[in-house]
Amino acid sequence: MRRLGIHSFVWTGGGTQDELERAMDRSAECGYRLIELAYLRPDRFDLDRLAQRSRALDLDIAVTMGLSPDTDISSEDAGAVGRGEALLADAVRAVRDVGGSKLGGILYSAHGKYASQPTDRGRKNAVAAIARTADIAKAAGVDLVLEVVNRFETNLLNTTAQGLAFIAATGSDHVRLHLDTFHMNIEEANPAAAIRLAGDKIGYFHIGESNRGYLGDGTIDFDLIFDALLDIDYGRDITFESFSSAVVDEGLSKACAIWRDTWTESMPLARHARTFIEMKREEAARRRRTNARP
Ligand SMILES: [Mn+2]
Repeated sequence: MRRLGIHSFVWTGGGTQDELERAMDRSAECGYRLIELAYLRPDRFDLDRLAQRSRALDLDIAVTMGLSPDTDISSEDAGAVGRGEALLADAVRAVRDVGGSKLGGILYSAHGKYASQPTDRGRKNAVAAIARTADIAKAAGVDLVLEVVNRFETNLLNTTAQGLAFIAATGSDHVRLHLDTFHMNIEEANPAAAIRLAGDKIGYFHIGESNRGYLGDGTIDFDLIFDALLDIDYGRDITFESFSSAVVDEGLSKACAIWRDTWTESMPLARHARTFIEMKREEAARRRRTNARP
């Protein structure tokens, strides 16, 4: 692992500059070395000030987002595809300007429940738009990672195998997968096997519980997850993601169907997640050493 990160929605819906800066302070205070910001809007935030703060705190920034029906690059409507591609290019530039390392999330379709299957033409539109976005991201020094999410949040990339086929179709070496234990728990036949299948194509990894609350309060077998990450020598960032109705963002909270509070206080949750993840990583390393002993 490179850096352990935390999603800003553990702290705040992020409506104001001050809220984002306080979230950065608290993340660093809890020992996290990356913060994930959702929908970083250059028109609403002072990116220079956020960049300065992140440097002072030695806190890397990842930005994630999802497209809307109006900017859906997996659509057959050329207007929506064009608007989506322009939005992605703007997002890449915002990540660069804030000094961030990567752009992730549902960049290849709208974020929401579709009423029908993807079409061949729509998928081709998405592949082409992501390939062009990857060129822009590469030139900007920003990693581009596509989050594979469950069936209720996209119709295009629900499994790691689908994600691998999609990035192969782009022909780009600059597109990787952004995997998430919450989504894998719903869609993968075997989440650990999916991690081993993706190997070096994993560019970013979200740790979330099956109910999006406290790690350990759900049904995900994190021992198998951390064994698999160790097996592939995963060396990129891992971010803790958790949502509760205690922190509300109109867009993301609705898209993710956050209707109840799995927690109410941010600081104990953040401290617990860091301890949990570090313990699980140590246990996986110890299991490997024990197994290797003759
Ligand atoms: Mn996620």
